[in-house]
Amino acid sequence: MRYQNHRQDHLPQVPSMRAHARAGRLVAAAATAVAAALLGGCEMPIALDPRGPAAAEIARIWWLLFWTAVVVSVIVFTLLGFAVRRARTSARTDEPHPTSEEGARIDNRATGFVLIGGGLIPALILIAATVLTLTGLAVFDRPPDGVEHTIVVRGHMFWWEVEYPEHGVVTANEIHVPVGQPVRVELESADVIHSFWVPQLHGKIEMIPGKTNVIYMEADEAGTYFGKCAEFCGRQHANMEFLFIAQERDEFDAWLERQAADAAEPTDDIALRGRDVFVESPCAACHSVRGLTPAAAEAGPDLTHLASRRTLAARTLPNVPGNLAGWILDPQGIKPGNQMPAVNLEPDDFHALLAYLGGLR
Ligand code: HEC
Ligand SMILES: [Cu+2]
Repeated sequence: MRYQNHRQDHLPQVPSMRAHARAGRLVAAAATAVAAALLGGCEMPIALDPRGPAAAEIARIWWLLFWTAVVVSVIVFTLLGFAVRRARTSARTDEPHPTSEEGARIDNRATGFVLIGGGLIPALILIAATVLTLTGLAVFDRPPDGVEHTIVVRGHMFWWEVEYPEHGVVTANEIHVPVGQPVRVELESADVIHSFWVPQLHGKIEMIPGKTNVIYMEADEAGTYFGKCAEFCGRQHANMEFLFIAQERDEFDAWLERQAADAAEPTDDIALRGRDVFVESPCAACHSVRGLTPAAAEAGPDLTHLASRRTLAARTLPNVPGNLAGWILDPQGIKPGNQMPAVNLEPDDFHALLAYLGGLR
C-alpha cells in the first residue's frame, strides 16, 4: 500500500499500466499451469489427443463446438462492450431524449436484433450442432469392416472382467487388441451402473445391468491406453481402472493363445502345496483358475494367468510379488470397501500360495 502515503488526498489510484502488465503475466501463468496440468503435467491422456477413429470423431465434434463457442463469445462480449460504452457516453453527454417516433423506430430495431441475434442465430447453431453430433454418433453404431474379435467387458464393483468368448479366454483389468483392427466390444454390468471409458479411443459408454451396449474400438498405434470407470459406482470407483493394450498382430495372437491355455502346472513342491492351499481356502470360492477349479467362480477376477498381468486390483498396484503378498494379506487396507475379504492363512500356507500364484503366467 505504498501509494497511500503520498496520495492521501485521492482515492488510491491503481498504477494502471503496471497493474495491466502484472495481470497479464498472472493470466499467462495461470493459463500455462492449467494447460500443463491438462496436457503434460499429469500423465493422464486426454480425449483431445485421439488415437483411434471413434475418439477422432469425438474430438472433431468437440473442436467444432469449441470454436463455435469462441466465435459466439467474442461477438457477444464485443457487443456488450459497445453497449456499456455507449450507455456511459450518453449518460455523460446531455443528449436530447428521442422523440416518441424515433423511440418507436429504435424499439423496432432492437426487437428485430434480439429476435435474430438472440433467437434465430442461436437456434440455427444449436440445430447444426445437434445434427453434427447425431450423425457423428450414428457412425459409431455401424460395424466397421474387418472386425474379427468380440470382447465382452463386464463391470464389477470395482474391477473389470474381460472375456474373449470365441477363444475361451477370461482375464481381468487388461484388454488386449490387435493394433489397427476394429474389435467389437460388448459392455455389461454384474451389479450397478458403470461406464467404460478409454479417453484416447472412444467416448464413455454406460454399462447397465441387464443390458448389453456394443461399441467398436480401434487403436491406430500400438501402445498401452489408460481406461477407467466414468460413472460413480461406489466407494472404490476411483480405483476402477484398466489397461487397453494394442499389440502388433503376431504379438496379440501369441497373447491370446497363452491366455486360452489352462493354468500352468506347479513346478516345485512349495507351489504344489500352494495349489492345494488355494483349492481348500475361500480363495477358490471367488476366483477361477481354469483347469484347476471346477465351477466358474465369478465373484472375483479369473486368476488363471494372474502373473501375466501388469497390475493388481484394477490398476491399484503394479503386479510385483511384494504387492501381491500385501494385497492378499490386507485387501481392505489397500483398497478399502472393495469386495475381497482378508483370508487368514498360516504363514507357511501363505508363502506356498504366493509361490503358486506367482507361477500362473
Ligand atoms: C469373497 C470373495 C473373495 C475371496 C474369498 C477372495 N477374493 Fe480375491 N478378489 C475378490 C474380488 C472381488 C477382487 C477384486 C477386487 C478389486 O479390484 O476391487 C479380488 C481380487 C484379487 C486379486 C487381484 C486380481 C487382479 O487381477 O487384479 C488377487 C490376486 C486375489 N484376489 C487373490 C485372492 C486370494 C489368493 C484369495 C484367498 C486367500 C482371495 N483372493 C480370496 C474376491 C475374493
Ligand atoms: Cu465406477
